[in-house]
Amino acid sequence: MSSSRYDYDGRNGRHERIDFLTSKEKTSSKRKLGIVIGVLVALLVLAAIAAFLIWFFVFKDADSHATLSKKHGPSAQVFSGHMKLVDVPYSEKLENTDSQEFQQLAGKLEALLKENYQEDPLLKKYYSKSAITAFSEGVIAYYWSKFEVPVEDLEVVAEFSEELVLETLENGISAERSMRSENSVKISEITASFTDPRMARNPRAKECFHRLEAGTVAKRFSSPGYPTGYPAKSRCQWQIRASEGDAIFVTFPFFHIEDDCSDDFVSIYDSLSPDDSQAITEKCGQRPPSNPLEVTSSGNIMLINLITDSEVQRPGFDAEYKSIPKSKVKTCGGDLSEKEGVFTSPLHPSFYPPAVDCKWTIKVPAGKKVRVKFTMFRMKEPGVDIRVCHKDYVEVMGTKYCGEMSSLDLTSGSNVLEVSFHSDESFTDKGFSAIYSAFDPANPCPNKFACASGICIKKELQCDGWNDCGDMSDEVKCRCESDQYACANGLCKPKLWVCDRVNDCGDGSDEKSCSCGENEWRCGDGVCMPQDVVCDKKMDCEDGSDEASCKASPGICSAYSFKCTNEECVNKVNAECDRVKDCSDNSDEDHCACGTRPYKLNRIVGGQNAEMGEWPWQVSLHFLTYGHTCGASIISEKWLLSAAHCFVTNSPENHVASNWQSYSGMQDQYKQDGVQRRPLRKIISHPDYNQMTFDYDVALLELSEPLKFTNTIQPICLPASTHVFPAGTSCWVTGWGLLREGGSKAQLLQKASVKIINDTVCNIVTEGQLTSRMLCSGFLAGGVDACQGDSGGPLVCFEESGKWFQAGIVSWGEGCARRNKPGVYSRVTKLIDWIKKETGI
Ligand code: 4AZ
Repeated sequence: MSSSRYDYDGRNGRHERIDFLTSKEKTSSKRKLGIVIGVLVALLVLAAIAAFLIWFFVFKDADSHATLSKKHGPSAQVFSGHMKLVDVPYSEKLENTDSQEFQQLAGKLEALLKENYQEDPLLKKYYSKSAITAFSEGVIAYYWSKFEVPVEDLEVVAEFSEELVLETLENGISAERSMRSENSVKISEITASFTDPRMARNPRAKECFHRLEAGTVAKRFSSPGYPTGYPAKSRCQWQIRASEGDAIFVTFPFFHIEDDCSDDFVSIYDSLSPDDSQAITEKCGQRPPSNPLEVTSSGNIMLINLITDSEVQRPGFDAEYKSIPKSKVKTCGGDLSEKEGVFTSPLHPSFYPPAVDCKWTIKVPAGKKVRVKFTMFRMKEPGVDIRVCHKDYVEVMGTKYCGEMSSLDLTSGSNVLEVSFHSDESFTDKGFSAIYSAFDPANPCPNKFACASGICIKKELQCDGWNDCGDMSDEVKCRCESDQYACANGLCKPKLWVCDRVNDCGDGSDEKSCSCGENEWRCGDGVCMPQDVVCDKKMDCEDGSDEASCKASPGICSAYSFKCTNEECVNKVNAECDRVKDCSDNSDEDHCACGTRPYKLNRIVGGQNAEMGEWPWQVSLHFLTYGHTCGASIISEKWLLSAAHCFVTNSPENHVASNWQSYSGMQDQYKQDGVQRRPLRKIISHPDYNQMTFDYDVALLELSEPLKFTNTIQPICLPASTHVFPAGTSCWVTGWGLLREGGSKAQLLQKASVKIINDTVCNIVTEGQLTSRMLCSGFLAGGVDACQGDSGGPLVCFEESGKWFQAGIVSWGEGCARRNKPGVYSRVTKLIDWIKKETGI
């Protein structure tokens, strides 16, 4: 097609020219040349104009997006806000940007803004344009104003502040008010704050703009392209309105935006302007369905924006919106006079609404006092110093609390306690949930130890070396036992913890006199060696720490070097999967799609419930009809890692693969959502597994069908044989095992943070039963441990490079969580060669 049109036009043009030339035969060649040049110049000018127009309308905008995609980019400064109009009757027609009413009033206000900016030399110089984007009852007008600052003037940007814009506008509107002219619009109030230029839309642009009307019945909306993926460079807006007297509630049952909020994000406003001072929240990343984003407006309007860049597109979001009576949002607080009870921030666990104040007055019988325990507390806001809490806060007895706290326990001085909650206009969060109870000040903790803060802890926890009260009051005034070390600060710690490279006393005194002589090297287990043992290619320290980081001998291979596939050696601690290319063939970074948790989050004995997707490599193994029996970890689509003692028992049935089912992606033993069930095809127990000593307690399980990796099903990284997990490192053990020794199995997956214990100490406390295929992890003080049913499950540690590695497999221990009886794990680094040989991974 295109070639035939070219032929036709070309022939025509040539004919015309030839005709023209033949009719003017006598015309001089100079003149001919002049005409040709003239035509060429004209064509060039036309081409230049066309190129300029294309650049202006297509690329200039794209360029500015490129720079503006950094928030508050340097070349364009956008401010947005709202103004309250005086004596302007509200009409629904004002909600339609195409109506004459909208355009007339918007035109007047845009002109007014422009006029005001002329009053300040800086604003006048850089002013580009303003737009009224919406009206709501009141009458409130929402606007943005854009200023273009040339790159060479960037230095003045510092003077370009919200204050300058606001002051100029306020002066302008008060001058206007005093003019009393018939035609002008009076403004009683105006706000202005910095706005991401990508959210400043042309009010009449229809692309990816949605006006939604919220009613009592929930309706849905989703991001463009959901669930396949949102388009690159999306600039989407949803304006939601409800009837006057109602507020708007929006929940996101599915939410998956790119992880980095500076690339893609969703921002939600308690306004129809993307005005930072009225932002409810800004979110990106992925949220599990068990922790959906749920927000509420304070009034009958809400604005939601989706901004994306040109790279990495995710599925987006699915949302549900409805109106709720404002009274439900604003009513909170009250008198609490039961013996005990629960109270929460408004709408908890959804985000509390902006601009709410509540006060609870807790009154218990005279002579008693009040104890309040915040079981969940999250009031985080950008730019807030949690020592001051100048924005949203909870106030109890004159102290303001904000930020995020894992526990907060407070006690009153009398039988009355007031708890106040305040949320300002911007940024909200999940708030809090609290339990209150009455207690007798004469006996605040019946059969328990009373901490100075008033909370009660188990008696055994007093003077055990652990700060269980949180304020250390359970660890002061202790007389150290013979097996305890007296710290300089008066605390008592188990003697075994001295010189283990962990500051257990808190003041460093347990690690102070452990330094070796001047020309000595201190091994990880505290033993002193002559300095020249370091990097002599011989393992002198028991833990190999003298050979672990020998960068000075590049390429030289020792037992502690990471071996690349091409036989090169890397002398660097934990070189594998650390996102740094160390081997010239990059083999240290091969097979590294592991050890990450797509769901970012925001018993085991002494543990806590795990969140959904928090331990995506955890597997539950069910035996015949007995339900959960052992744990395992995912190491590839087809292979699980577990403990041999789960399968090599006196009952031969345990070794039959078809008697076992594996459940991946599970959190609750009674829920199957997102769970992948796979029967086992093959069980390979380590040939050297010793039923008496539990040495080589490792088994590989082949699945009958590969797993499909999802947000909640992911493999763990396996360490190289040279990987070091130093003593003192905090790692995590997970499982559905017994909640306490002799207790019952957990329904919800449990997690517990445990510390790697040095081998010398471990060998002492296990009375010499430790082999080099074992490691200890837990606390000598007891209280936190794996237990029966956790066996086969993983002990995982987070590496600074950002990945989780499996250090151990739950194997054995004397009881569970007993003092000086930590959990014993199979040491994966010593078993990795066998694992690789058997599975080929
Ligand atoms: C068990 O019986 C078991 N405290 C596993 C771990 C521990 C104790 C017992 C560690 O499978």
